[in-house]
Amino acid sequence: MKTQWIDELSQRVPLSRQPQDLQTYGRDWTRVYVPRPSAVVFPRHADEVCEVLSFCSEHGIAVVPSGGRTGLSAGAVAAEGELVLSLERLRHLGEVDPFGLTLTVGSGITNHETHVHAEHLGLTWPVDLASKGSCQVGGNLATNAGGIRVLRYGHARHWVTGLQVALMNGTLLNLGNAVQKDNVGPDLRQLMIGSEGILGVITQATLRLTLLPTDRQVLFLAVDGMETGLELLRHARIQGRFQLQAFEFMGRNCLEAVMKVGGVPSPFGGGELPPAAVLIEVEGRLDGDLDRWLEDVLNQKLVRDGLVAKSSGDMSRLWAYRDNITESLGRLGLMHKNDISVEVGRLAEFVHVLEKEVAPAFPGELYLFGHLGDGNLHVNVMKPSATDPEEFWDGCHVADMQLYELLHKVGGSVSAEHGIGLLKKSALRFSRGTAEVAAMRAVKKALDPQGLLNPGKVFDLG
Ligand code: 2HG
Ligand code: ZN
Repeated sequence: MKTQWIDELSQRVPLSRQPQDLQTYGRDWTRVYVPRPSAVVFPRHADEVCEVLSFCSEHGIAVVPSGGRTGLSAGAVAAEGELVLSLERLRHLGEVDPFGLTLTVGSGITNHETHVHAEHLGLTWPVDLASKGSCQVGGNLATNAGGIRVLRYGHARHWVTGLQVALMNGTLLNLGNAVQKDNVGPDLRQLMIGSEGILGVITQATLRLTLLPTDRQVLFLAVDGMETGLELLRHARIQGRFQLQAFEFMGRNCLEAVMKVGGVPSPFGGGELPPAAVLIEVEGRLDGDLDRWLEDVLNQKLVRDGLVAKSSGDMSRLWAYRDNITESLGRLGLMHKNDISVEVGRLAEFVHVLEKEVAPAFPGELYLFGHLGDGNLHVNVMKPSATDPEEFWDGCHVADMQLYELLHKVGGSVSAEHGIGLLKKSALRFSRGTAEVAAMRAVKKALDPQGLLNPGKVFDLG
């Protein structure tokens, strides 16, 4: 009886029950939950997605939509016997429209593939993530991804003109297309973006492109900590006569982790590592402006040491110190993650209180890094090798409450860019009021009355 529906569904859509597939597709990069899906389906086009959803509605089967599985909030975890709906075979890659600068893609196209596809025309989809090689456009939009260029371009939701979405009842909605100006009532497309797969399944998107910066420069600077990092940002914003593309921060232990795992030397040569480093990318031809700025901040002792990339190889090498942090930490130990943000100008004050009052409550060492330029900090905690994992998670959840209280006090966010998923449900109330969550539940109930689509993510239906 239990597998009858699986056999029936497998007659209609490619489906796997191989143990390896169940393990792989039943989870994302979150390492907290054990994947236990009943099966994985691989629809080949939007009509098959609709067919799966209407079949599941009819049979009361819970479904977890799944993209590149690089999420860090367990938004794509199937731990309760759900059916995983992989979108990876929706691989339509359209032509770039050279008039409107748009590109229509299936949700299974990776973030990096959109970049490569538009690059020869000097264009890009400016959503850029450290996981770009694996994460997919559908997931980028379902989570309203942030990433390293938010301070320049904003979140993913700004870079979409059209969306095709399958609802749980099997209906396919075409929400806008490549038309730029289309102001007709409530915008369901924006409602779907960032809804973490609980309202509908994104099958296709029309992306808005922009010009690739013609020139770029990358600097890697050693600083004393968040306070000087922030001072440097202020200096870059006001005195620097350049457009920032990225302004990233990492504490010394993050840099050490990347060096250790990658077997790479310190970017700053021999001697002691600095307490922290910032990686700055700026765009445009600068005719000496950047050198003058760097000289200025060195003279003012805001920077201890600085490197300017001289070639694109140098740029990639310097970016690797930033891009490899998550993977390196994950290889060194079990990590508890928080993805928080505060008003950028209050970041130093926030980190000061965090380190003094909240850090001691966590049962492991804190690793701080993130997108300083937009106020987004990734607070990672490493499990000490001697600590039992259950004890570690429990301790982290208790300490999290102090972190969220502090965020609530300063008007920050408990999830800057990773979303809520399963992992951060207890944090939701610190950033969203009761009435707001009730309105979200009402929308969910209207679109998925049986609560079958990505159940348990973001909030419980109650
Ligand atoms: C990043 O900025 C990602 O690299 C991952 O958002 C952050 O691992 C993390 O906590
Ligand atoms: Zn990030």
